[in-house]
Amino acid sequence: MSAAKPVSGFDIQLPRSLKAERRDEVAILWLARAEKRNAIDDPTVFGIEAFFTALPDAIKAVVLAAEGEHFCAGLDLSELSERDIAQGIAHSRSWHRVFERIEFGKVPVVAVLHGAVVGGGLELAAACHVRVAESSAYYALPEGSRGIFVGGGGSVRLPRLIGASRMMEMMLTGHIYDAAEGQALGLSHYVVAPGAGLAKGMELAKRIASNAPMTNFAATHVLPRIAESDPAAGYLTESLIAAIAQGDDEAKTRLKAFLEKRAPKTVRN
Ligand code: 1HE
Repeated sequence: MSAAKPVSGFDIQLPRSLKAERRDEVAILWLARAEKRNAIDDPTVFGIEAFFTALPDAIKAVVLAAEGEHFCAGLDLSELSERDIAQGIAHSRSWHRVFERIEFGKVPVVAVLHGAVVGGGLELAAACHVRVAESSAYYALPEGSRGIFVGGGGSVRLPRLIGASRMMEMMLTGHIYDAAEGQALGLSHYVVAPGAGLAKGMELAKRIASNAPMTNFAATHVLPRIAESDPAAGYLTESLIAAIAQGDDEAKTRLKAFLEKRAPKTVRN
């Protein structure tokens, strides 16, 4: 059983299956249950909720990474057989609540993936905003072979990334996609060499942390809503958030810096 433990730099207690650390404006949350391939049990999912709920204001971006050979083997299947239908609904709804804390939380989240990213592990990755995959990463939805269905928001988030048809095929056939295929499909934004994921994730998180907070808010909270609105409401919402962002002092300062040639240009490295 995972006992709660205090975490330095954060006003929270986490289960033993999670570790957190701060690196300036970036927090790293580690899945730390490698002996069970980071399978997500109840203490872990509620620990993820506690972490994202209590994130200090000084943190501007989060990296979600995992210890061991695999990012996450999904739902802890040992807990499943104990639940009746009502408990199953409540359990799935609790995952929805927690993963919404990630998707619509205070700051953008970069997931660093390697090894198995399967079932609920893929659902967790899909709730993050940017995904970096090491070349060892692979993606699957083994729910079909286990006689269950996704319950962590996967049927909403994964079709946005790869389409309902591809998700259906993954569930029906157990198709495993490797890191390169996953990137081509849109499951990850980057593929990097084995062991290089954290450095890339940190580089991206630092860059995200340096953005104007209002732009990060608009990108993570407003853009997804616009994308699912009817076009007329979408255009209107876009105008409103664009005006709010550019009216912010931060935008004025940054625009002035560019016009006075004090800001970096948008060039290829
Ligand atoms: C687990 C879990 C788990 C490992 N729940 N205990 N997910 C799956 O169907 C994937 C199930 N896991 C696997 O296929 C394999 O474990 C892996 C390919 C990820 C890794 O293989 P391997 O050989 O490195 O490890 P292992 O020997 O299979 O597992 C090591 C231990 O972790 C072992 O426990 P032990 O006490 O015998 O040492 C495993 O039982 C345990 N373990 N995965 C519980 N998932 C919100 S709905 C979401 C629905 C889903 O996520 S369905 C997909 C579930």
